[in-house]
Amino acid sequence: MVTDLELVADGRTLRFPAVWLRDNCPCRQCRDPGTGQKLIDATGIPNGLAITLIEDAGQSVRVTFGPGEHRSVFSRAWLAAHALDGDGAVDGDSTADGDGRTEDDKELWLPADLNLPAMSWPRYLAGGKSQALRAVLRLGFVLLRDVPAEPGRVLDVAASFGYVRETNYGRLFDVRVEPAPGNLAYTSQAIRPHTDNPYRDPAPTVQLLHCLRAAGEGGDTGLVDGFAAAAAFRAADPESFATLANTPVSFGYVDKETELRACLPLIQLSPRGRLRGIRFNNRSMRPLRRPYAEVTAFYAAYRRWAELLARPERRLDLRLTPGDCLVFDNTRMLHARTAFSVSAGELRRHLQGCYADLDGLASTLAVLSRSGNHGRSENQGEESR
Ligand code: OGA
Ligand code: NM2
Ligand code: ZN
Ligand code: ZN
Repeated sequence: MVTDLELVADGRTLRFPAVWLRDNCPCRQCRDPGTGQKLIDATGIPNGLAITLIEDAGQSVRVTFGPGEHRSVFSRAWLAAHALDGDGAVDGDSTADGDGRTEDDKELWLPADLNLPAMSWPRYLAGGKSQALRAVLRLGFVLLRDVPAEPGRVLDVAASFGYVRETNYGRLFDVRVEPAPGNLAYTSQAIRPHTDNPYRDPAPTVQLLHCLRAAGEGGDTGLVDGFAAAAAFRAADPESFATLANTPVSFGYVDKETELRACLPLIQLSPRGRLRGIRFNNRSMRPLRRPYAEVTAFYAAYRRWAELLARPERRLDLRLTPGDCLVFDNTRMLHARTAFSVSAGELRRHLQGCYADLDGLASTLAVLSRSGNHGRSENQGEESR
């Protein structure tokens, strides 16, 4: 009786605990063959489970467990592909913490070193989609050009990779000057770098902004890589960084038919302490209600963070022209605009925007990236549905 399975694959020694193997048994009693979903749950695994027999079957290994005499067959290739973290796992494998959303799976940038990820809409539709979506995941955004400058087209762009996330602003929202604005978005004022809808949990994770008409003067767009900024902040001032990562901040939005609130830190970390989300919007921050000493420490850190985010060398300046559609990660990128003119007689600046989901975007990219041999027999089911 042993408690682990040990095997050598590609010169690496891999070790798997009995309980992990039992839980991942691919047989039809443990995993529904139709859906590939698990039938087994933790309560079905006996306490003190051990391995009573290991049989070498060439490309696979047969494992018998006790108590209970359950028998499982694992392909060696599958075991090698699922090596446990830090135990023969290949560096760069998608590891336990690697959900694709932290700084570990991104390319952080400063505008000076950035190759602008841009693509025309016709090219996107004719086979360029994967490249564009990969840019959103890796760099935080893509600029699509020549999206017809017609109302509603922003919804087609969202539908090309996922589902629109409808909010209190509608399925899509018009960003233009309004006579009685309910949001500073609908004025001609400058707007500093921010993320949208911090008063929602979850906040929309993808945002689209499509330019139908540019302003005569001003109304330029700025983009800041919030993860790159946060990594620099952590290196320069770890204490302030920790203060922001650990202080819940309350955001709110109220109008006639809406009353939204969310309370989360400005810098969100993964369970392993890696950068995973930025929330930053001075317009909708509510009064901080923490003990006095915490409030003063928070403001010192918040001010430094705001200064860093406002540095011109961190801001990519773009001027959206009609037909340009930005698609960006609203959990990472901050966006801004300069003030713009609203002279009489001039055609008014008009953008249309909408929100969507980053996980859906990643799913679309994953499906597009499937190779022919993604059958369930090879991967034992779990990646196939
Ligand atoms: C906003 C906003 C962008 C723009 O109001 O939140 O980001 O270019 N507007 O007007
Ligand atoms: N708009 C443009 O999140 C915010 O409050 C920023 C969002 C109104 C949908 C503005
Ligand atoms: Zn089984
Ligand atoms: Zn915004």
